[in-house]
Amino acid sequence: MKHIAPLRRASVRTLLATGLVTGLALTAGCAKSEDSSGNDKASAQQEDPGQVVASPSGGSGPSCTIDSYGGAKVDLKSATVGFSQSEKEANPFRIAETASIKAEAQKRGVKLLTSNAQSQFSKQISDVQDLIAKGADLLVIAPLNSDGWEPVLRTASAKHIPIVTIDRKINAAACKDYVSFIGSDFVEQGRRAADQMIEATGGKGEVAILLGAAGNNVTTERTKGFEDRIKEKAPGLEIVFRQTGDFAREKGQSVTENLIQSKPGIKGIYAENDEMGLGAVNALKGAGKKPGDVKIVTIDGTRNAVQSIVDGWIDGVIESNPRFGPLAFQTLDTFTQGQEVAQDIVIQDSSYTESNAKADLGKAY
Ligand code: GZL
Repeated sequence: MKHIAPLRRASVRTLLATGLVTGLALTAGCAKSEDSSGNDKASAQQEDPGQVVASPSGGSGPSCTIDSYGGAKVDLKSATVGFSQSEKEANPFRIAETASIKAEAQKRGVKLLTSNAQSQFSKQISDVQDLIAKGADLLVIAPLNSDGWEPVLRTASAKHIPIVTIDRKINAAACKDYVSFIGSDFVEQGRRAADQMIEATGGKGEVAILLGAAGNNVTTERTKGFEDRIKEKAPGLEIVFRQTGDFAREKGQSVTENLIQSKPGIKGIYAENDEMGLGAVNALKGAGKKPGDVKIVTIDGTRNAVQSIVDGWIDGVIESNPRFGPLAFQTLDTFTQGQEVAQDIVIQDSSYTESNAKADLGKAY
């Protein structure tokens, strides 16, 4: 890894709060993407449509610099970046997230090591330790869980390895255990889902929540945002059922099959991700229901879910954009050149209803 001569600390604050990722130069050079088994795979060059964009207020909090975090400046182009993915790539969210990271590494000519924890937290911890052992100078982590990161953070901080966490938050200290978090406002996603549910049901009747997996901030915050908003805006809507579908389509289907047995009058289902929402659609179809019999609102913005709006089965989808590649690498690049980056970079998410689903289907992932 080539260290660039210590630069005078940039006087220009480069907080990624402008909302746009700028200055991404297409660099020549063929990055190699190695998975944790060391197989070289030239990852396909692909544009990264719909990349995440920091919301204007999304990076306005405290910032982080190398001086405060520790470590030396790094020339990203000669460094090795390790990427730790959390869940198996059966979920379009994870597929799009990994593709975005690989495409950006390729675009920048940066060597990338990748790993996938297959939805097992203990494996994710050992994956990250392996990435460090294989020589990763910087890390991008999509955490499965929010807690339990101490062992690997100690290893990384002893080597002053800059870490950017994407998507879910870890319960650790920004600009000490990791540099920056880049992700959505999940409470806001829950609130927006509640607004769509109120619109779809007219604010009256019984609704169910298909909860995400336990142990991460996404489930907690999407639930809080939804419940608080319903209490605030639609007291006529009663949440009569809450059960986890583990963010998985099969479990979303089986939980919904039980739901419609125990609550035959259910009017709405809030699924905390598209995969569970699509499982719910399968259950309703199996029970002989028609599109619209039960109002469904989900979160992610995957192609199948948005198509399901067009088909009349799903009423609304709030986007949770996983295409972090450009912003994650831009954050690492800015930081390792000695400039400031925001500790918390909240991204903007769009949404879909029947009014835009057909026209905007191409933006889904
Ligand atoms: C949200 C992400 C969630 C997705 C699910 O940012 O952590 O995990 O909404 C995925 O699809 O399982």
